[in-house]
Amino acid sequence: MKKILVLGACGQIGTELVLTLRQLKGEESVIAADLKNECPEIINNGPYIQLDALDKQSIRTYIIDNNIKEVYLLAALLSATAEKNPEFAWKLNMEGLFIILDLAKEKHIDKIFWPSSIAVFGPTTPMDQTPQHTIMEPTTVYGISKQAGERWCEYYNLKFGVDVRSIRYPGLISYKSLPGGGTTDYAVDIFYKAKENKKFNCFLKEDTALPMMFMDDAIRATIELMDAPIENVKIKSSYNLAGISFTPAVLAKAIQKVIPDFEIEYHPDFRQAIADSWPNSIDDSMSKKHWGWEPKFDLDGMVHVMLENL
Ligand code: NAD
Ligand code: AKB
Repeated sequence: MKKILVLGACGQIGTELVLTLRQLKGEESVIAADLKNECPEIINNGPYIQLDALDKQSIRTYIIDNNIKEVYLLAALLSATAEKNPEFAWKLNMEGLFIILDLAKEKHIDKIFWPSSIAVFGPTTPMDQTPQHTIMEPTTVYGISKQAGERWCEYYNLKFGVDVRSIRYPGLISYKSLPGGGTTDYAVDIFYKAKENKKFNCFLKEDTALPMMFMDDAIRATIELMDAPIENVKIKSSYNLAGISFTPAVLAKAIQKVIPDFEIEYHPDFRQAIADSWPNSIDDSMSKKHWGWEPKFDLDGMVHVMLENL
């Protein structure tokens, strides 16, 4: 049976991706791997192995010995954490990718999913409805690593025929797992604080618009892209993907429709500069055209599901 490895499985995306993949492809076919050993919902629900994405030899041996044919590589440092440790962020985000790309180049792996981000864009990028192909001059170490990763994915495809598929995720919003150190994390934390004490201190300014997406849409997009016929996957670097764009003030208003006495204050910190360098909204017409992408969640729908389930 074809086996799938999700590396970085205990994080915000991995937790939900593993659970969905196991439902779709069978529990025993989807192996979760992470440096951490503390994600019971994943560990108790199917095969799990502790693996370091930078440990080339162990990954190689595990993938070859266990007949892994598909890898979702999610281990990375996100934007805010990466700014605090740029050298390590570069190492993890790039070396981890090369280990997997090289295994595919040697034909041990058939297909790779590697996520990019809206962080590939920078202050010189057109900010509204940012096109697929545009100026990309990221100013964060995270964005630089994602942009370089995109170039390497395309290079491995062109030179060695590696089937690597990628999405430039917007900020992801989920209730099953917490975010891991990004600039868009406020849009998850706000729901916890709204439920806990109806007050939230936002680390971004009220009018900072960013592209966002509810996790269910992101997981569906990921699996739809991975299941798409190869001839439909025409962009070999990474696809723009859009869901909902909003500012903290607009999100707070949507929450107040459900919790009328919810209050928000704004105390911008170093993440404001990161957010200012990213687009307000994304044009994902290529994803729609090539592999039929269509988001399902709007702002009110997402707010409703978040507040219901937290
Ligand atoms: P996360 O920080 O929540 O999870 C990352 C996981 O990787 C963690 O469980 C961590 O323990 C694990 N990890 C870290 N170093 C590791 C190592 N050396 N070996 C094995 N595991 C290791 O991140 P996430 O939000 O789930 O993001 C996953 C991927 O998607 C990343 O590449 C990220 O850049 C990308 N992405 C995420 C978002 C988002 O909003 N969540 C948006 C755009 C792109
Ligand atoms: C972050 O804020 O770093 C991530 C991302 C948009 O890549 N959520």
